[in-house]
Order: sequence, then C-alpha cells, then structure tokens
Amino acid sequence: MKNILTAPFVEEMRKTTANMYRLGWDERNGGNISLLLDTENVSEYLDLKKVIRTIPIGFKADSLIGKIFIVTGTGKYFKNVDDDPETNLGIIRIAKDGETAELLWGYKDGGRFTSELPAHLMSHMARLKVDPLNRVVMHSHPTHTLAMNYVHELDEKKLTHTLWEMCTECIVVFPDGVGVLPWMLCGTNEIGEATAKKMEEFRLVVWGMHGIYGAGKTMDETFGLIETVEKAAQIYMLTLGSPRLNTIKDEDMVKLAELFKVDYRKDFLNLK
Ligand code: 2HA
Ligand code: ZN
Repeated sequence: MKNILTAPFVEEMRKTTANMYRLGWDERNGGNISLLLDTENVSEYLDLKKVIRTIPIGFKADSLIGKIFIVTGTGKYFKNVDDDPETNLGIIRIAKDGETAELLWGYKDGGRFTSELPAHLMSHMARLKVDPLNRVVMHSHPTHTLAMNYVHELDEKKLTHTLWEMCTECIVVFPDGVGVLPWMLCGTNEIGEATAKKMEEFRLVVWGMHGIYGAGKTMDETFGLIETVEKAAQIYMLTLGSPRLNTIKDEDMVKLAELFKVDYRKDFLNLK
C-alpha cells in the first residue's frame, strides 16, 4: 500500500487550499472543496474494506452510491490543510443506502465533512448528468466577487454581462455565464438543491452576499473559472464610480466567442 500523503489528489487539495487561502478568498473556515476520486486509484493507498466510522449525510445521494470523494472538513481552516491534511481533510465513500458516508481516511480529530456537503454532492450529481467527466466542486469567498454582490444587481444576465465586459478572456472562459442565487441560509439541503438546479445550466453559481461555487473536470479548470470571475469583479470594483470611457462591446464578444469556438449564452448579450 502506498503512503496516502504522497497521493496526487491529497497533494492537489493541499496546494489548492493553501493557494486560495493566500489569495485571501478563504478566511477562517470559509470555503470547501470536494474532489471525486477514481476508486482503483484510491485502492493503491487505502484498504477500501476498512471503514473508520460512518456519518449520515442528511439526504439521499443515490446516483453517487459507491463513489469516493476527498472533502475538506467542517470548521477547518484552508490555512491549516497543508500542515495537517489528515485532520483537515477526509476521504468518504457514499454507502449502499445512499444516505451515509463511510469514512475511509482523515477527519482524525473526530471531525466530519463540510457543512456544505449537500450543495457539493447535489452539485456533483447535477454536473455529472451534464458532463460525466466532472470531478470538482469548489466553494469560496473571493473578495471582489463578494464586494460586487453589494453594488451590482444580482441578476444572472446582468451580472454575467458585466463580468464579460471586464476582461477580454471572460466570455471565452465562462461562455455559459454565471448563475445567481439570492442570499439563502447556507449549510442546508435547500441551498444545496437550489445550487444543483443552477448547476444543470452553469459551472459557476454565485451565492448572493456569501460567495461562489464552481464545478469542473479538474482542479485547475474549476479554480480557473472562479479566478477569472474574481479578476473581472476586481476590475469592476476598481473602476466603480469612475467615468466609464471605454468598454468591450457585445459585437466584440461575439467575435471572441466565434474565434475560440465557444457555445455562449447569446441571450446574455444585447445584440441588435
Ligand atoms: O464552510 O464557507 O459556506 C464554511 C463556508 C460555509
Ligand atoms: Zn461559504
């Protein structure tokens, strides 16, 4: 059996959480990540017959039965994952009943997965239907994205359009746009269900005045989506209140989308 601490997926979780912490997006226990693992690959590091303990997940995740995820822990700080992955992360398998998580590794201090597990697992279920290669769900509190939530209308078309205007690359990186939820109580099945519904259509979902969810095939893709929204939001906040002399026009965005052959939300542009 190989040492789990050398597994690329543990390494990826350590590096990503440290990076997000350093960017100032994940203060204290803010943010959470879940990564769907390949069972064969995990079996090189863990005895899959050994269940440390079981934890109820609070809803039915039937389409994920048998699937294994590495997930950040509840109340744990991104700041500390790199130094102590076995306490701050856990590897769970969705049990045969679809409503219990079997802990295979981690949460060493008796802890459990993020309180946002419903939003994560429901988002995985929704994204896997659209893209069978989806593996990552990431939640974060990026500073400028959050700031923008207070001064910009929380409307999917308007928010996406403004973000697309802020950086040339935006429409190419997230042509599917950004879904938006109003402020809702976090850590509940209700926000999980609402997030998953949006995830049928979007890889990015803003939680009004709270943060953002991203989903993708790889950690890089998912991080890159959130990073690009955050960059656009930063430009927006830096220019807010100044006279707007120039902008990227909708016709320019069409040219970009056509050049890079991306299927974009045409209804989010104002084309004549
Ligand atoms: O886990 O970010 O949404 C801490 C949070 C809750
Ligand atoms: Zn949060």
